[in-house]
Amino acid sequence: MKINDSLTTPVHRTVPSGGWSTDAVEALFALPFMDLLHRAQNVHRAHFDPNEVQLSTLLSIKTGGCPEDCGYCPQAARYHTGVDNEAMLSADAVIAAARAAKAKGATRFCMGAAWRGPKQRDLDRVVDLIKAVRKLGLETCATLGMLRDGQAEQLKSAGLDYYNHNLDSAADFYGEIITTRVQDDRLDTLEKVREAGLKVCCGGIVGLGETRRQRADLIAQLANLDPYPESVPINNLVQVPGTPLHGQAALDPLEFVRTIACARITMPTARVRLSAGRDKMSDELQALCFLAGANSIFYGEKLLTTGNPQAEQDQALLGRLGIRVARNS
Ligand code: SAM
Ligand code: DTB
Ligand code: SF4
Repeated sequence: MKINDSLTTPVHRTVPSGGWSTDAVEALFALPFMDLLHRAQNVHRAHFDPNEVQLSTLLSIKTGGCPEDCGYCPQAARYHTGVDNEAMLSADAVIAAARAAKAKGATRFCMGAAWRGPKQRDLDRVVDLIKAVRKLGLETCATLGMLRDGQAEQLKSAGLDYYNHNLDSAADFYGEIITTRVQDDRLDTLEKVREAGLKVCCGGIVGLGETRRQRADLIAQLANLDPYPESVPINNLVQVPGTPLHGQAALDPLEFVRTIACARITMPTARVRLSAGRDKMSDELQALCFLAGANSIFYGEKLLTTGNPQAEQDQALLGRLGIRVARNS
């Protein structure tokens, strides 16, 4: 079946010339739910096996004490969330976690650090970790904050596959959530990552109190990165007591599904990851997210500091849906 065979609604059928405008993505969001999901499924099926999901396991290699003020984040030193400023994990602890992730079926191992950006001595240690995790036969991803000139190249030489750095939200909402950096800083790091030849993992977080138009702006910005990211995590806010966003009205779950569908339609060949927030989602809601084109999850009982479904629970869910684990990235 061709992508647009069954589309009856007169919105953009292919990538609009000049890229995706916020208006065009907002028009996708506004489609009747069934039309939006049908369109997302068609795009998904044109590029992926619809019955496969890729599994990434996260590990926080340096937890807490972060100097940034991201309003959603339990690791910011300035919020009292009960997350302590810990030392970096030992290489043995990281390798053991990576081995366990592989044994449970993950194909990618993502190491996160609560830094504004890595200092050179931090980066040297991460380089060793990447080499060790790679030897286990896992794909590697790192999320270490903003990178300075030359740092992305060092990560690439170590064998890193992906660098995760999210745009997080709409350009005109970013400043309401984070004041210690600007979104252009994020774009600058993403450019360094691309230039070094690393694959880009870049997405965002919804449920922050943004409007639908702002969600559309986030998706349009991601889709207009040239090329768009290979991996697109869509996080639903995990509300952590002590953070400024604790108590924020929850996003309508169907609006979350719409966000996934819009990511799928605008970034047809990307792995769209159903990311933070799954712990609070029913099996049925997650199934809708897969129907909307999500084909990756964070797998393992912890994200960085907050909970995630148990591996056994996810295996049962994938089994119920007849979904296999993707072997390729
Ligand atoms: N410190 C690095 C940075 O900010 O780029 C890397 C780690 S940071 C925790 C990675 C991403 O996790 C953020 O960009 C945000 O999208 C997501 N995140 C953080 N806290 C979250 C929360 N409470 N709920 C959902 N997603 C969250
Ligand atoms: C991403 O987009 N989401 C992950 C990963 N990249 C690093 C992190 C989610 C963090 C959720 C809050 C926590 O566990 O601390
Ligand atoms: Fe620090 Fe990253 Fe958390 Fe922001 S999201 S406070 S940069 S760890």
